[in-house]
Amino acid sequence: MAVSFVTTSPEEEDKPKLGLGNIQTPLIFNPSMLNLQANIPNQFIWPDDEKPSINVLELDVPLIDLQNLLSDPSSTLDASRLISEACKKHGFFLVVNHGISEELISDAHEYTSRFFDMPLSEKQRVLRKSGESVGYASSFTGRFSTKLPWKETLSFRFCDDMSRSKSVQDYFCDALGHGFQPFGKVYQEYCEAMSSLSLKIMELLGLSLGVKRDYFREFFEENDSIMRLNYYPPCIKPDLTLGTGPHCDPTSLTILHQDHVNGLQVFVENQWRSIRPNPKAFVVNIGDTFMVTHLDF
Ligand SMILES: O=C(O)CCC(=O)C(=O)O
Repeated sequence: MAVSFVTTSPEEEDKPKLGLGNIQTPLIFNPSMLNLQANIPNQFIWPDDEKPSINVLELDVPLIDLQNLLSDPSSTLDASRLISEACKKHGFFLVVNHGISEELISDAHEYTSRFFDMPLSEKQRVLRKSGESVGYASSFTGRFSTKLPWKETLSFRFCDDMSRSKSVQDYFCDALGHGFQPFGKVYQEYCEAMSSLSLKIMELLGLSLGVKRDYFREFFEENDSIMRLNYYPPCIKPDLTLGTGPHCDPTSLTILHQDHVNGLQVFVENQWRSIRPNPKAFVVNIGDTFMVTHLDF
């Protein structure tokens, strides 16, 4: 399970790729039913050369300590150098001492479990509609018919400027009813925390690119983001399928919090490398926008 906050504009969201299947007979992804069968449906079985790699080496990712960072010039310089190197190599780094309480992070995971533990019919009340980037999606059964991911997601929008988007609290209450107010409250708070963390990271990215510290902070101040809860249900044949297939984030920045289960891998120099879960850290992944900028420098 993972909770990821993606700074983006809705237009940048992952669009359906062409040619990956037909949408005529969508399969229903209900893992508790599918796990009663002896095998998983073919649609979820990935080709041999794309099956999960286990026993992969760990990726060397810098750990950036944010405590007092931006007020201490020499640590700031060191951190921006480390970030610059990591961004040129693979685009991943970890941040610790980020100021987000353990309680809030644990609540975010707890409400993720509560949501995905609900019966399918309940979750489908907030079903992601074709062409939209928010809502509940169970695998991609309605969009593709092969190489389906063994996962469920719930995505919703966050924007600091309430005149451009409804609050997270209103999203939950309007879509699912007043009983979901506690979900909305936790995720509203979590998104606000992620939004301010993303602006701190923007400062570091600015420094690592040799521009003014405020340069990207100001640009992204009224950022538009998508919060995504990723849930990877147990699977009877985990070696045949993938939770999330290989992809790039076509966005600006992703801030991910992993649960204790290993699984996140990054393709670097023709090899998959893992990023071990660290409950105290957020995994930061620069999206394509910053990848291109770093490679140009
Ligand atoms: O859930 C994860 O650990 C990673 C998910 C991911 O890469 C994504 O949502 O873009």
